[in-house]
Amino acid sequence: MVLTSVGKMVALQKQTSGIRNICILAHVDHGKTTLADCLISSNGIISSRLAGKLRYLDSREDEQIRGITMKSSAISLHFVKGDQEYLINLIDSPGHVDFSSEVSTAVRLCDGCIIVVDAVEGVCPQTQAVLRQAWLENIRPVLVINKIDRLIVELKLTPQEAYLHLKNILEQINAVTGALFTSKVLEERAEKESESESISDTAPGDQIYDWSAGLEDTDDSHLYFSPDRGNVVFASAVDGWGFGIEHFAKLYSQKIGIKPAVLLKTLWGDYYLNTKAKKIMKGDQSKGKKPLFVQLVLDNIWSLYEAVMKRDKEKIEKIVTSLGLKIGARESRHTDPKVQLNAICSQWLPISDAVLSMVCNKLPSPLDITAERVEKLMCVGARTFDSLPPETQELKSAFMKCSSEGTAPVIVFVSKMFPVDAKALPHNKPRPLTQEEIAHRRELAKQRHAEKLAANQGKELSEKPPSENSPEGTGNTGDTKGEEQQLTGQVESVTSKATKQEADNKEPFIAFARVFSGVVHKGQKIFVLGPKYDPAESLHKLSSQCPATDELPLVPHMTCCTLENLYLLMGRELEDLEEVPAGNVLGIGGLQDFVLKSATLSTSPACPPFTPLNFEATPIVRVAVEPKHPSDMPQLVRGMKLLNQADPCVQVLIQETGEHVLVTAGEVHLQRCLDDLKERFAKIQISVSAPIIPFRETITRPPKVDMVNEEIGKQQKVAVIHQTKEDQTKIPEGIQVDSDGLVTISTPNKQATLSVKAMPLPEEVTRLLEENSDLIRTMEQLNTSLNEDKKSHEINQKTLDRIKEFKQKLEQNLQGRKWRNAVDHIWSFGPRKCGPNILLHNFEGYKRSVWQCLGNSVKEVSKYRDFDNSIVSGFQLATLSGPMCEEPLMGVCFTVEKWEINKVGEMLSTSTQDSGECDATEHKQSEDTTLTSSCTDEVCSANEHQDNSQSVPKSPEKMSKHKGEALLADCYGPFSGQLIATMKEACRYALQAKPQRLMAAMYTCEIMATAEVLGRVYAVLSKREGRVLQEEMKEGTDVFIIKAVLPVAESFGFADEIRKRTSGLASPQLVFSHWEIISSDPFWVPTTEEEYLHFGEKADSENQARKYMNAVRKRKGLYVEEKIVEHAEKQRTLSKNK
Ligand SMILES: Nc1nc2c(ncn2[C@@H]2O[C@H](COP(=O)(O)OP(=O)(O)OP(=O)(O)O)[C@@H](O)[C@H]2O)c(=O)[nH]1
Ligand SMILES: [Mg+2]
Repeated sequence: MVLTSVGKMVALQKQTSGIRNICILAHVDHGKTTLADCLISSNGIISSRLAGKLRYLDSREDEQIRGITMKSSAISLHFVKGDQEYLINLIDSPGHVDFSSEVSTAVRLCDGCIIVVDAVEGVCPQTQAVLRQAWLENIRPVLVINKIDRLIVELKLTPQEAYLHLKNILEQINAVTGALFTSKVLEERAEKESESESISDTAPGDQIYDWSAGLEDTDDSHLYFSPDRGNVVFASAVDGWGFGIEHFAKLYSQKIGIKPAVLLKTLWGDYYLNTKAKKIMKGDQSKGKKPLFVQLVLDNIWSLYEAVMKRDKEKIEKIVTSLGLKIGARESRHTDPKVQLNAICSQWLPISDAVLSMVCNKLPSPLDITAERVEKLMCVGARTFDSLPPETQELKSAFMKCSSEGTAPVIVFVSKMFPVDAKALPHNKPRPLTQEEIAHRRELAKQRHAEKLAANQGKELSEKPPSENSPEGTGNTGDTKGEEQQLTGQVESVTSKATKQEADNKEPFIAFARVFSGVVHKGQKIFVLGPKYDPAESLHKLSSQCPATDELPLVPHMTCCTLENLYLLMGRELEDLEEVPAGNVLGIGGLQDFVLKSATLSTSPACPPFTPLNFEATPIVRVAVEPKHPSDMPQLVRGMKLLNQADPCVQVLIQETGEHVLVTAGEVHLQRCLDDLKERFAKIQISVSAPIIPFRETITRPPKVDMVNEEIGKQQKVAVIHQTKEDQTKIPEGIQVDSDGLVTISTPNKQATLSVKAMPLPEEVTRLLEENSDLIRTMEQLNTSLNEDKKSHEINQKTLDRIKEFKQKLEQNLQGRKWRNAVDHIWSFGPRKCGPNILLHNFEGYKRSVWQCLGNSVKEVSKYRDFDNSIVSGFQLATLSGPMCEEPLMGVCFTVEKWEINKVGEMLSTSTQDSGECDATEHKQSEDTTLTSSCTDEVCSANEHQDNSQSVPKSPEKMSKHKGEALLADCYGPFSGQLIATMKEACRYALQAKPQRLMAAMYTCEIMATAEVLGRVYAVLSKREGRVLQEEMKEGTDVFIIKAVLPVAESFGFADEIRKRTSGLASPQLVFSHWEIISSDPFWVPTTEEEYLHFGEKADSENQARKYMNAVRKRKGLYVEEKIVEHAEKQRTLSKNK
């Protein structure tokens, strides 16, 4: 196959109906990159001998070493089928969970995907995850069942067994698709129902609920994978073969004289061939017959493998001639049977043909983009398509047309920014020299040579006598001209080096993008729309036809830039392009300063930003980094910025403490980020802290049994001293704590008193809060705009319904005496106003709640109005860092039971807050003598009109006392600040009054292991505090699948340890799952006789929670209570005895 020229690719880019944008998705190691190699070799980019070994798209060194893909990369391929030509923009994606964000960037640019499944391992966790991602992006999948050779060579299954095994895998994968589809249909149906309900108010009794009705109406047949529909290919990428059943249907229809259509329907399934009657009959197993698939397909493949593996030369030759193949002498004589197999199979059933024809037949071209997908892409967050401005809605047709006419608006989506080696850019690449250039260079070289000769001759003459005696000493005195020349030469080389270095330092970034409409040109000006851009806002200022230039009025989240370079992405290579029409994937240079990670580009200001990518992984592993040499700090900061731009998922933070922190999705991701930082972006040596493990703090109900499982209250307490000592240190003077845990505390100026109680939230409520954090944030925004009387965004009915539903669910879960009316009294969520903790108010005269946006808004006019923000802020601070080790709280409910502000407190604050108002009222006072009871007036009068005694309804002594108090209070700073601090303290003490617990982040972990290493896997799991949830055997294999949970804190090195202990036979996948309470009490000390007996006085046996807590405290530089020397006397005696 000859290499396709760039010119040909450019021509193909213009035929939109022949374009297929596809990505390859699968679980880790199922063979995506190997399959991509086979497809690439069909275009002659790599040799077919190397296909599968080279892993061409794994261009990074660490990808090659580790053997896993870490980034998604694209390549364009040319495919001819019959008289149709296709351009296939293929994106290979990583399968490792740590890089699942790269999968998100790939699926966004595609219209279809190839799902690869390992025939032995079957459906794995990431297979499900990628199917879900494809589903969420509305792209259509086809299936490749890969590594079928393993069924023959490793598992040694018979063709019949293999058929059942494959059938099983298909069932599994269809079950996953079915589940995705059903949930969506039910959701849509519920939506429709609620809409129709709101239109026609039928009596509730009339409705009959038929849950399956929606499912029956919808045609979902195209969704399922089935060989007879042509969307499944069976393959072995490593051996270079693959087929869809239509290939065999065609072949055998001639041989046995059955119509291809009939064969196509029956080749897969429970049918068998009745040779006597020349008929295909249904039902095989019951009659002990071979299914057609086994007889006509698998048997052949099996016998070929058998012949080659047994080196049966005669049989091989027979097969080769009967198939009409030509095998090169080198391959047929090769000692490795794999090479022979590859040579035969890749000719007999070339995998690239099978896969690419399936792609072209079954996957849509960019023209077939569905209205549903367009609407989804255009609506950010909870917005509906109808609420977009009309100019924006019109753009939908541009998407659907995917037109490459000059008049079509240009819409481009950038899904990630990736760094490339400056040398890889087409204009930096060495190109072949022209004849003239060669002649010119030759001339120059001749001149140089002549000069050198002349110089040498001169040198020899002048230097001869001294150089003989002292070669080093006087050697320099000689030829000055030569030296000068040398020097200038050096300077030149130094400067050229400097400029080269400069070029090296500037890490060029290329945008990974797709054109959804219009044609982009090199040098074109275009709008860059950030994720928060709102077209409605800019359409006031600009017309929708306004061209992109630099001199435009400022619109938030919109800038204008020039597309400096356009590239055709060819794996490791880039090719320059002048223009790219709609429907193609491309690289764009020059966006580095405008786009951080992803963006929407358009020539129309009416274009909305695309919905953000769906990321499946949560970044959880944190480390602090610092340069080895402190002077390298600027490079580190710059490097971290670049890293942030280059990776879709990494988070780069500078903490309040000044630490530079990287947050990554897992250990492998962390390693890659650090390597990149060291070698590419910062180019300095760095030191990395141990992983910072996040914890949460919470409280629980008092335990019913003690540490030795005795019921509490029944035993004798022998060490009450301990306990009281602890308590004393916890609660200082001036703070009252009652037996119920209600903490009462006053502000430093004694003008306000707060009573706060902490309670654990039920687990379901915490979960609900976590799941709905986006909704809570939206509520918060709505409430703020309501409070500020701003013309708020029109509240979308769907959002309101979701809020109502959320409220209802909370009410259902907060039942019982303790929680009476609690939901109505929710004042705030925290931390950051959207976290999993609740603040309630439970005192007279206050009504504000978070449900304002539902319409029952109450204008608060009570005395508390001015300060309620301070209380909420205090709560936010308290929930952001708890008392145990300054980690955020989770699942705690604080109730403000009492809030008293005495008069002076009120006055004080208003006087400091509203001093402007004071002057105004002064005037008013002089005019009319009666005073209002407003506190502002009182303060004014107290301070400035003391002599006007009849107008002040208070005695002079009282007044002066108040004044004194006011002055005293002033030294504590603004009242609102005091309230914040007091509220925070109150919350912390309220927490400490209850049994506190740490919560650990947990991974779920799936491990596949064979029976013989199962024991070792369990040993590693239990050593690391893991808990096995489930263990099941994969049907038809001896592989066990173990599902377990494992604390993140214990997970470092886990994957490595498992791999080592099992000699690589088991490898785990870790994904963050949830937070779990660590049952032990970090402050626990033995208090009862039994506990003393069991744990000893010091109780220094392992207390996991305390260990974690102290580690965090140490890291944060907080005080850690540690006994260093317990019995010092003993040491003294020892030394004396010596
Ligand atoms: N026996 C067999 N091995 C295969 C086949 N295809 C791929 N492999 C092997 O499986 C391993 C993983 O292949 P890759 O192509 O790197 O897998 P991948 O899906 O790209 O992996 P990630 O990108 O890391 O998710 C390699 O060692 C391949 O040689 C196959 O058809 N049969
Ligand atoms: Mg790969």
